[in-house]
Amino acid sequence: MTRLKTEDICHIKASLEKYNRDLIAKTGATLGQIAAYAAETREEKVCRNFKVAVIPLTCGRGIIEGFTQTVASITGFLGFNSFVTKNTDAGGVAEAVEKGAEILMMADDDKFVAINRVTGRVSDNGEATGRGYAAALDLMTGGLRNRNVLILGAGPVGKGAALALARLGAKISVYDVEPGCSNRLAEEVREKTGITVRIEEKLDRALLVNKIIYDATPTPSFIHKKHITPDTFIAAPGIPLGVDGEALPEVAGRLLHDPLEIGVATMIYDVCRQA
Ligand code: 2YC
Repeated sequence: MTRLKTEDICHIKASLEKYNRDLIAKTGATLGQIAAYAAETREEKVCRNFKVAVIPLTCGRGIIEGFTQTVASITGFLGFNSFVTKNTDAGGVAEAVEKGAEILMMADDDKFVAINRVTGRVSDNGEATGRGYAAALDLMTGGLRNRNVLILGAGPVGKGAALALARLGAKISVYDVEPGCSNRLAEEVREKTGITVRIEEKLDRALLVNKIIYDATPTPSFIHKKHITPDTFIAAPGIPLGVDGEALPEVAGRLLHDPLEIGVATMIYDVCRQA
């Protein structure tokens, strides 16, 4: 799992309005509508009366300056009454409950979760990001049913993506630098959805053949201009961006990439949607 840096996220709060307009231009949907689609609900069925507390955790490699504030700014942008607790760790959890927050969000080095302590619903950032970007890609391409999609990276985000893309009817191939990971992802998708995932073993060939690419890897700059055509669409939740500087202008209008927004939006809609 890639650990964010302050410089990856410090711009987010100030540019949420612009980012939302960018999403509408690319997908026809706002951040909230994408999250609602990913959470299999509708905007009007999401309960915004829930109060959201984001709790800084000092364990492991410790606090990322700006992380909890950025998460709270995203849920605030979506209309939820949100705050960052003054206390960290257990004290922060206690403060959140004392201040009447129904939704607790917190991240250590391994897991970033949203918990609805009223309904018991829980959402994991890796899986939610995978599903959120699959929903956005479905909207951006005009529908993925029977379309070939190449997933790069068989980690938590890639797996969340594969399960969501299978449900959307896509024909999925997967490439991972560790073939064992690809096999495990394919096995899990077959068990849960009955869909067969093709395993790609040659990255360059896979990138040249596939027009719809889902980059869930932490590898920078491995997608080059020669891989991009006017029909190429890329969903890139992976940090840092896999598309290199020369390829970026060729696909910018058909590329989805953000360090937190779509994942956090999907998490909060997951745990606040009404039954
Ligand atoms: O500031 C804090 O509370 C830190 N404990 C937060 C650590 C987050 C570590 N995880 C990540 O940087 C990324 C996030 C996008 C979520 C998953 N990995």
